[in-house]
Amino acid sequence: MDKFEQICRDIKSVKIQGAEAVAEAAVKALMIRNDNKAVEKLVSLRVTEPCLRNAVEFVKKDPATLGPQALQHFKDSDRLFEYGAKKVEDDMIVFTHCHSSAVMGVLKKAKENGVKFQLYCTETRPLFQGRKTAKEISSIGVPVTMWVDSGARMALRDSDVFFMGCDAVTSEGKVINKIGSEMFAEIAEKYDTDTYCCTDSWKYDPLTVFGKREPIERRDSKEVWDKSPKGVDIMNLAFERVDPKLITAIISELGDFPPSVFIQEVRKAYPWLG
Ligand code: RUB
Repeated sequence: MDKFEQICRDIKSVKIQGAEAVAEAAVKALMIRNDNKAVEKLVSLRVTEPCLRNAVEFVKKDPATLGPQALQHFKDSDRLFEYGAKKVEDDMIVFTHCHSSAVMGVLKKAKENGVKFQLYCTETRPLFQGRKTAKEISSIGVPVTMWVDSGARMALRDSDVFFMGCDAVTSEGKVINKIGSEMFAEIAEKYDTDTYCCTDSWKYDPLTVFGKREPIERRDSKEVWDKSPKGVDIMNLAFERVDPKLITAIISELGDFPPSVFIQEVRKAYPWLG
């Protein structure tokens, strides 16, 4: 199998995981093969990933020149780590769900800044991306407690801040992230806990301005139950829309802003994103 096909397979199977890693991989694939078919294939791999689509749109006219620029953008967006780290204070319990490289960057930066905090994370069924989170953060010396997903209410009751990643932001400021995210944000609100979404701003989907409804990827039922009995339908949705009212701020390389202001800032910074 050639390298292009290998990247496509790894994106589709979630071996390459997280919206930004998926977009970076798509840019690299386009630098290997760039024709209409390649573009079509890449944008169809994960339907809830505007960052991938935006990156492909940006790069496709001239991958040799624009590909490195897109990859540089992803590096530069690490600026958000510092903005996010400012929200983490000594003795805090931070809650997170799934595995987001943006959230990981924020927590690592907070640790680097000398803040003493601990992390509560979920397992994140069915693919257990929470284990990746737990491994990564415990390996830098931050105490980590993993909760089963259904224990999140109890975990959030004791948490001081909730950080979530992001797969898409719509024109109304809705954030789309791993399924469970809105449920956890509602619980956080009940306990007066701030909810921050950490994201590269290229996850904004400009097509939602024209009434496009961001689709939610439904994944293979086998991820949940390999040989389920006949008559049992498995609803394995990967993501969930989060009401902007539940989000204290979206933290990106542009700064931290409430959802509606975030969208204005993205349009100002990247006019080609509409
Ligand atoms: C991952 C997920 C992450 C976002 C953001 O879901 O929901 O929070 O993709 O990740 P999946 P990042 O594992 O199904 O792709 O901050 O790394 O872009």
